[in-house]
Amino acid sequence: MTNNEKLRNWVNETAALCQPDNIHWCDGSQAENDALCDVLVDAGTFIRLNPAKRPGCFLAHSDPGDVARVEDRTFICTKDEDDVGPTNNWRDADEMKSVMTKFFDGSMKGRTMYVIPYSMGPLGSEISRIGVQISDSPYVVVNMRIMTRIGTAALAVLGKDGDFVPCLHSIGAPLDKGQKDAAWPCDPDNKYIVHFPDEPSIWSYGSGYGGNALLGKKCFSLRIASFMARQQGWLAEHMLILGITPPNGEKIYVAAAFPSACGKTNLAMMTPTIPGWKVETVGDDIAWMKFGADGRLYAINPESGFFGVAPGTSMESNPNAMFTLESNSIFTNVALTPDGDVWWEEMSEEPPEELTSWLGEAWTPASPKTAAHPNARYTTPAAQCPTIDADWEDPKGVPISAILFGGRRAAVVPLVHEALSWQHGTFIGSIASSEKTAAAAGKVGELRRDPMAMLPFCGYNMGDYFQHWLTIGGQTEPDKLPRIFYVNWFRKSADGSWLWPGYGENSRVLKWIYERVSGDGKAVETPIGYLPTPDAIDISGSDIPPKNMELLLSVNVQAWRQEVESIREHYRRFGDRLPAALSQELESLEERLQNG
Ligand code: TSX
Ligand code: MN
Repeated sequence: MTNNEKLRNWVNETAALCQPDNIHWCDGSQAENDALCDVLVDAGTFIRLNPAKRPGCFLAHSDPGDVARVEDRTFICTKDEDDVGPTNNWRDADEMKSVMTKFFDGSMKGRTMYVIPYSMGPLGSEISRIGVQISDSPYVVVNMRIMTRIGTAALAVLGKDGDFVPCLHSIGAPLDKGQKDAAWPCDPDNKYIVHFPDEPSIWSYGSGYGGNALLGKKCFSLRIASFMARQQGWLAEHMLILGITPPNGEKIYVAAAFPSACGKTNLAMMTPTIPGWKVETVGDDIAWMKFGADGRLYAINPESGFFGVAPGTSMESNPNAMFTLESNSIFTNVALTPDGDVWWEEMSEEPPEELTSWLGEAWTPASPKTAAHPNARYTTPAAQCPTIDADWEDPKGVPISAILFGGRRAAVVPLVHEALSWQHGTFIGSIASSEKTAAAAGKVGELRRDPMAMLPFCGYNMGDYFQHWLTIGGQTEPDKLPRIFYVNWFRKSADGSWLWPGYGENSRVLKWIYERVSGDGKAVETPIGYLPTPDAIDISGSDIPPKNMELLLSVNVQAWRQEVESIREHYRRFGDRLPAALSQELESLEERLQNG
């Protein structure tokens, strides 16, 4: 328990509303975790995996109606609709509370209400923040224990007078006396993922899956934190953080934002192909960045685990993720092998002869459905990653020297270019775009603008968010700001083949970025920004054809003039909340293309 008045009152009020049978204050201990895993096995939610293959690992299969974040059921609730802008769903805060209170009324009957105190970020770091999630899902507790720092230690940081973000979660499946529980209880027809940034607080109802239910992640660390960050002069971003060390050189850190399906986790854990270069992992999804006393931006990873997409992860695409997953991990909606291990698409070249699919059905390679759900996930401790950075839990964070934006573009956008200034960098982040892959809804190949990869995660008006980026750029000396780059690993040639090998070979691009930051990277100024000179990307020892490099580093002025029109249309969405500096950047780009 706690002597924190606000927390005690909130827990009492919530218990009165939700009417659970029991209240359990989570201490975060191994013993508590083991007991909850037993509860989950007994309930049929968890299958214990073969301890000889995956020690300490469990598999869950969700309800087929509860498999992903639900953006159309995600709301930001404020007084004024203009506060959330065109990229969010708005509801009046008071109206939403009265609707949701009816759903929460008695929603935990027959269940235990867990109180989960947690820290986003290293315990006691000045950049870290405390949340408390109330949930009726033991699955949520054991996932939160991997993804955040939960329990007694977080309560100690909170103390008597500390503040926290209350995060109320119910799966929305009360149990009558004697009623048999479902393996994955939820309310698939009544989901609400709701944010009240003015308080701030989070209310989530009906779903037990991922970002809908693990409220420290997207809800707190991005939507609520982005809102706090604007008020308090820092940045909460959808970015991986990695360290790059050259042979006999000094380490730098970079942060990178990519939309989904661009391989953020793969980049965060990559093994460089250039001899002597090292990449180390600080985080794979979220960065909180604040100015230090020296005027530089310092980043922490607010999370303590990886909640990654399993399909596509293999010893080829990401061996370090595969090593991380060897133990103490939770798998959700992957397939089960006859010997009690897990499998998902592309984990191995040849699928096993027989499996139990994520739907619990017998599966063979001849089956028409996939064995794992395309959004199947692993939850795994960051500390187990072989490439985890020595300073990943440093409370003061790591100094960021470069920020990368990117997306999946078959044409037009070069392999890498560097912004001319922070303001121009904000512009290139604001126009970040990606082509849809088969995994996403909508037409394959369709272009989607995803500013700073924050489209589903910015907790306020995106126009104001752009202005916040510009404002941050004025808060220190220009040479202390990270340099901004845009990368595109996904250029294709006319015949549809990849022009760039990607994966570990991306270290060749990171090397150029390192050299730009440290002062000796060679570049040419083009209408879109600085590009590497033809010989500036080190392709020695690779089989990358120099002819490909020419295509990868070319700027097609005609295609970019068309791009300007597409950007203009994208910008219209933000109306008069679009900062004038960004429309000026667009005009300047157009002028440079006319003269080019
Ligand atoms: O993650 C990827 N990265 C970043 C790696 C550090 N992927 C997978 C994207 C889906 C999550 C990539 N796919 C990357 C990449 O850099 N590049 C590509 C495209 C590609 C795919 C296959 C090949 C090459 C490029 N294979 C061969 O050329 C043999
Ligand atoms: Mn993400």
